[in-house]
Amino acid sequence: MKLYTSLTSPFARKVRVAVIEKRLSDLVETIVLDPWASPDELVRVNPLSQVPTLVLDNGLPLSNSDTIIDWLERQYPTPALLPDDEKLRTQALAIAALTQGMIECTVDIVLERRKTTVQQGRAMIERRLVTIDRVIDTLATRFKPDTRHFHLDGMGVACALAYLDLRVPERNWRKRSKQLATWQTWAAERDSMRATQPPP
Ligand SMILES: N[C@@H](CCC(=O)N[C@@H](CS)C(=O)NCC(=O)O)C(=O)O
Repeated sequence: MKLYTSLTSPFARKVRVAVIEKRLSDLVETIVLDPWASPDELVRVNPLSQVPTLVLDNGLPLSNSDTIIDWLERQYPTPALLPDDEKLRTQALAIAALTQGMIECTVDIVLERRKTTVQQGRAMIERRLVTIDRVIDTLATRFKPDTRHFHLDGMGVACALAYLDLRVPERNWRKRSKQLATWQTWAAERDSMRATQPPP
């Protein structure tokens, strides 16, 4: 398999973490590129020119982080990235969906800030920041940190919080939840998170 990625994309990081947690690194060739430059190699397989894109051994390109992780989970069920119990499984997916939304909000802020001051949508940036605050507060109560495993909910939370540290550090999400901050310190030490840390 070939995984197209960048070194900073939080969406791609989720997939890279899943690959490592599932111990599939030997099966996956990683190709690092800049999706924003629309490189031919990426556009040929994914017209969206987005990372992550996973090209399967049969040549089928899969885009969208959650679609790729869902495929990995079905194709390589062990070690599982979701609990067996149906209720816990659904809860984990609900948290993972919230974290995907939080990553999208953060990316929106990054894209707005790249515009000139005149073109920037200040109201939109503020709206996204307030949404992120709300998601953090919700995670602080709904996400049940568990250091016995690192399932999709935890992976999503860890990647989303790390991306806030990278792009919106001044918001200081840690001041909103000491419990999340403590858990994030544990998550950041996992081999999969250390190996996928964005460059400084
Ligand atoms: N919903 C997609 C979003 C992927 C995405 O937006 N990736 C960004 C990098 S953070 C990208 O490749 N952007 C380039 C572009 O949209 O042109 C996912 O979850 O994988």
